[in-house]
Amino acid sequence: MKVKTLGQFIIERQADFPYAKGELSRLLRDIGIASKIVNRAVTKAGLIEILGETGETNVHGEQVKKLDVYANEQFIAAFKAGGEVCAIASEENDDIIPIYSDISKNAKYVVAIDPLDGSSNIDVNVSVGTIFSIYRRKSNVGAPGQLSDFLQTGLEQVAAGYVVYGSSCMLVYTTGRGVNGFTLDPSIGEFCLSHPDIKIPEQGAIYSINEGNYLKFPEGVKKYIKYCQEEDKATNRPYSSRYIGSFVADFHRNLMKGGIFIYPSTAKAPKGKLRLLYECHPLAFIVEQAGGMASDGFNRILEKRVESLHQTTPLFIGSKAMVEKAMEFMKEYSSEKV
Ligand code: AHM
Ligand code: MG
Repeated sequence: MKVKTLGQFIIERQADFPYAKGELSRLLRDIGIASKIVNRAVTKAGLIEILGETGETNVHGEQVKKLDVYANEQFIAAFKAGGEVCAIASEENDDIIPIYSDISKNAKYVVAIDPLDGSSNIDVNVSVGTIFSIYRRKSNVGAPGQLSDFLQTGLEQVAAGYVVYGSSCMLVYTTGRGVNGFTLDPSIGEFCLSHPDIKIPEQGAIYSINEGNYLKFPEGVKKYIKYCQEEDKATNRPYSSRYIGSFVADFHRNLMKGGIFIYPSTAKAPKGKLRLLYECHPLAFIVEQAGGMASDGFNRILEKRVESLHQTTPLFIGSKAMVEKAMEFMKEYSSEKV
């Protein structure tokens, strides 16, 4: 069987953009490399105690870091070394990280990233992920990037993707021409095209939501959950409830099988929990490219403008027919306060 590696695929696709100079291709390649380094650390996470790496220093005399901090550092280092990025916004950093160096002085792009999402699942050997989003800068080339470079709508994303560190490691991304998935073949250390042109089923049979918060959900969500549990053969109901608690892993499963993921407003998080810039926008871009939908319950996620780096939003994302149905319930039973 002839395999196509991520590197080959990126180069082939570059030819689709006649004026592209290869910067985006290099940036995507750098993300692929950093993900492999993070994957190596994630797969060894269970051995940390055995290898004596939970103390202050490891066997190499280096300070031991938590995996999410480690992942953040790996991606930042990759972007700094690559020279294509003039600023980074990360879940791990309160403010943007401007970049300006000899190799990056002509950089056109900014990257928003959640380096290790679902980090509460690391200790228990459950899938975690990375989410990234790439924008063209708004400020002039020739200076470090600025906060304003990130304050765009999701529609302006140039590329977005995620990596799921699961039973295998997969990288899925879009540049606005469909969605493609690559699985890491550990024997050759390469991401290989395994899921070309991913499409999400229009109607699935899975709903994913933290039902522990049920009492504080908006009325529209409560009613929709009951709808999911009712019996109806035409729409595959009752749906199965599946919730890992790692957004990337929950999203990935629903993308493959069809389903809806909801993180609505709750009493604890009146504006939702998930972050617009580096969690919701990128996965909304992917889901739409795969034929699905992403909404805050009333409005399209991609049309929302980022107003602050760590701003959150309620999120309804997944199969088109399911998101549309949930929005019908929101319209009927909840008022728009987002
Ligand atoms: P994190 O970025 O701190 O890991 O939080 C985000 C995670 C998502 O991966 C997941 O969908 C969500 O939080 C789960 O939240 P909850 O435990 O409230 O259901
Ligand atoms: Mg996160």
